[in-house]
Parts: sequence; structure tokens; C-alpha cells
Amino acid sequence: MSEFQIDTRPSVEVAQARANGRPIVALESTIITHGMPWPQNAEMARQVEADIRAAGAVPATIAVISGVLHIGLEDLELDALAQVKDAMKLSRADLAVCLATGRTGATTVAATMICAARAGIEVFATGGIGGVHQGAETSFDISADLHELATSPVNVVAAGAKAILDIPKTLEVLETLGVPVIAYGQDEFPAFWSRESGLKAPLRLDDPAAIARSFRMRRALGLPGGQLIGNPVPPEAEIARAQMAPVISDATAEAARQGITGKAVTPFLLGHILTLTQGRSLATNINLVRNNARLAAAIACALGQSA
Ligand code: PSU
Ligand code: MN
Repeated sequence: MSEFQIDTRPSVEVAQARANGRPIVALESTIITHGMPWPQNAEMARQVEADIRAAGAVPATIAVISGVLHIGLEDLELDALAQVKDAMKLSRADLAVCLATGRTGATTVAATMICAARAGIEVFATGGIGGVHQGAETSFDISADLHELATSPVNVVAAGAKAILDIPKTLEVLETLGVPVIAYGQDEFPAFWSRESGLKAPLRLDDPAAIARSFRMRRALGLPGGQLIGNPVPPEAEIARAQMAPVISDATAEAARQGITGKAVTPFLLGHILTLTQGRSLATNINLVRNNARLAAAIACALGQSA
């Protein structure tokens, strides 16, 4: 066996939480560096951490800073990361290169799941997951987030998938991969800015304890991978599906016109939609991430009681 070590650093708060066996919730960092503009990104990240603390758990924002894997960021580190212009966007494929070359990178859902699982963290809150892009039948653009959900044992709480994705195909791929897609408190799979997608979720659970038990049951069955929890945006923050549809088509068409491909697609669409909705999409985005953080904390607390 190799002696190779990953340079890993927990925040002071995460180290204490581990020592005391307290529930921890992982948070991704691509949403900070590639998903939202400064300074709202830093404000959002701080607010979400505070929401997790208020709900009785400890936040662990995950990122690679100068080749060191951080499980939890100190406030100054978070502030600096939110202003880095050239952070790498790290998915499963990029994580090792970033660590090996001493660079700085922000973790997507896939990379955050990998790091959380290594750190023994079973719950992770984000905004929306990556998925099968519209036109995937020609572009082959399918996010590595989907395969990761089938591989790493982490509960991912998201507000569903954005309609910049092909949601029916995304659900089909998740089914093929054997990932439980669980709508929280409603029958429909939510569509990020909107509570409804027009599609029923394959599974529904109404309380965090049931989500925790089903996670433990998968492990007892010897099944790898995690669970995707679709948590609808609160009604007061929602933007209706009909209102978002033309905005999304406009952004998707512009991406095609400019020849945007690969990793650049999701950040381009998010930025364009922000401009088109004059910032309204950002307010909704922040609201739903906070809502997901609260549910993730409740699941982490329930898992702590069932361990
Ligand atoms: N969807 C969002 N906001 C985001 C992302 C997705 O609503 O910030 C980010 C997440 O980090 C997600 C990544 O894991 O984009 C997916 O990128 P790709 O499609 O390139 O796999
Ligand atoms: Mn992609």
C-alpha cells in the first residue's frame, strides 16, 4: 500500500463537531465561485452556514485551496474563495489533478459528495444538481453528478433540477443508475425556481426521520450510492414554470449561438438567466439553498439519532 496522503484540513468548527459526535452538513463551493456573483455569493454562503447552525448541525463548506482539501472553511477563507476569479470547477475527473498541482478549485455536487464521503459526512445541501442537458442526444452532455449519486453514500438535498436540463431524461438516467429520487412533502419532483416540474417523483417521503431510515436501510442492503432529496422552493419565493420557460429557451439558444460547451455550459446559463430575470432568479436561488440547508440539518440530526 502507498503512504500517499491527501493534505486535508478540517475547520476548527468541524474538528470540534467530530470530537463531540455532532451532526455535520456538507456544502459545495462551485455554487459560490461559478453559480453566483460577488458579493451575493459570499453573503449566501455565510447565511446558509448560519441556517445549518440554527437548525442544530455544523456546516462544512468543501473546497480545495492551494492544493489543500478543506472540510469546512474559516470565514476569511470563504471570503477569499468567493472572490477568486480563476478557481477550477472540480468534478470527479478534476479533483486529483487540482490537489496534485497545488491549485485552487471549487467542488461541484459530484466532487463534494466524494470529499464528504471520505470525511464521514452523510448529508449535503446544494441548490440544484447537474443532469442531462437539453440536446444531450447530440451533445452527450450528462453531468457526472448523476453517476456520483449512484456511487458515493451521501444524502443530497436539492431543489430538484433546473429546466435548463432535460428533466425527464435526468429522471430516467437516475432510475437506470438505481438512485432513489425522493420528493419531500409533495408528489411532484420540483424544478428549482418552481415547485412543480409537471413530473411525479418516483418516491415521496414527508419527514427527515424516514429519509434517514431509508439511507440506513440501503447500507444494510449493501447498496452503494446515496439518495437525492427533491425539496421544493418555499411558495413565497417561487417563480412559476410558465414564467421561467421563455427565459430558459433564450439562455439555451444564446449558449448554442456562442458555441458554449462542456464545463462552461452550466455557469453560462446561470449567468445569462440572472441577467434576463434582472436578479429575481438570484433571490429565489438563495431562498431555496437556505431551505435545503434547513432540511439537510434535520436529516443529519435524524441520522445522528439512528447511528
Ligand atoms: N445547478 C445549479 N447551480 C449550480 C450548479 C448546478 O442550479 O451552481 C453547479 C453544481 O456545482 C453542479 C454543477 O454540481 O453546477 C454541475 O455542472 P456540470 O453540469 O458541468 O456537471
Ligand atoms: Mn456537463
